Amino acid sequence: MPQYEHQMLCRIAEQPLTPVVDFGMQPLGNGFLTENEISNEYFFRLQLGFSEESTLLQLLRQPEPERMFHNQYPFFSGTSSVMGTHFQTFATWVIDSGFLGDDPFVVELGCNDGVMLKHFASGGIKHLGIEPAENVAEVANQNGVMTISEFFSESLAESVLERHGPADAILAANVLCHISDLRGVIKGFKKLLKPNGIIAFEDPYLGDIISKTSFDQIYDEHVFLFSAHSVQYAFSLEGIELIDVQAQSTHGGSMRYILANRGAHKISSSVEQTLRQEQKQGLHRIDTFDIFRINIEKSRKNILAELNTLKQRGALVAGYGATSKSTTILNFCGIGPDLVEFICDTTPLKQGKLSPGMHIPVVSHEFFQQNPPDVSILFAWNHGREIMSKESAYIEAGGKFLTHVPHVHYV
Ligand code: DWN
Repeated sequence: MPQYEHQMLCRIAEQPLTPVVDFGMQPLGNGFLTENEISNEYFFRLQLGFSEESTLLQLLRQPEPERMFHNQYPFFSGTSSVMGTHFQTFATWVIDSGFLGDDPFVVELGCNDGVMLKHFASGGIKHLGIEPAENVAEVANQNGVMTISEFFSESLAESVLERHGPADAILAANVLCHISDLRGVIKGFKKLLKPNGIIAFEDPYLGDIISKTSFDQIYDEHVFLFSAHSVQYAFSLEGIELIDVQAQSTHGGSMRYILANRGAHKISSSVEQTLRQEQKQGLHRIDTFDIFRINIEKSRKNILAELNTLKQRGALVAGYGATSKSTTILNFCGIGPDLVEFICDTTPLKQGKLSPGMHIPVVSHEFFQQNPPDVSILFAWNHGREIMSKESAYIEAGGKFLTHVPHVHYV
């Protein structure tokens, strides 16, 4: 068991956390930087702890939000067409769910570039996006989505309530797992939500992360790795109950959690089924994370073994997708430009920069096409299907994709 210098408390149960995995010193997952910024690069110790009281797996420490989400934040949801379709389906589900009242008001936390709210906007539904990264919020506003650039908190919930009234639905996708003050967020939800309104949020699912050893989902921004057990516990403290859970294939396996004020709506049988399945998988037990730690070590060993073999053979190896997730893989395994020559990514804000910590150059997709590597590490493995179909010419010409999920293999 790794040792830690202080005992940290669960952000929900306020009981001591038991340390379970230590990734060592890590940079920011999205901390892409220029040559000149290297001397000031920020690192922190990435460690996971588990609370047996709340069953919430969480980072022991998270950098301040302003360090992670700012006016140069480089992630835009709209870069994946599959994610675009997913958010359209999510929006349609909310609109057709029967949970919205007449003339509804829909709020989304971390609405990014407006990829989901634009479907409410185009339907003339009153909405508000709350997006802390200013540059991203600006794109959402340009996309016709009414967005404010703020961090959500209990006090922001009060001011939204005062200005716009209570919400029929509060939505979030890949957002709640980023916010350290989850208790404050839930208190804000309680204030802002109509008595019979719903909260619907989705995040990468702990059950998938454990079963696929997708340890790269663990980085500065992901302070929580949720399960139905931990979500149920956290929201119950404010009288909010889990009424439905819906598994999603996005981000390598996510869960959508639907919640409402206690007693407001019927509870779906899927909640009980999922809780039972989680008990079988041991998501509520600390010893599960001993096995997880061993599997992460195996994965690191196998990734490095394959990359060293490729280097000995003189193969050109590159990364595909400068994901936040790749930051954990590269820094935890100690993979630098000697093993991975460049990483291609379609995001202009990442191109021309260096990857956080290991300083591998990030290049455009055009560069990738002009310099096709023998092997591409699929850092954006969660978009594997979309990428495979886009890259059929590369594959036909002999290019190969390597992934570590659920074990190291060629796709
Ligand atoms: O939770 C989070 C998720 C939703 O998004 C954030 N903390 C940050 C970010 O995480 P990520 O960077 O690991 O997400 P993605 O969606 O796996 O990132 C994909 C990256 O790959 C983007 O930089 C865009 C790029 N990409 C590409 O170059 N070509 C993506 C696709 C689909 C492509 O074809």
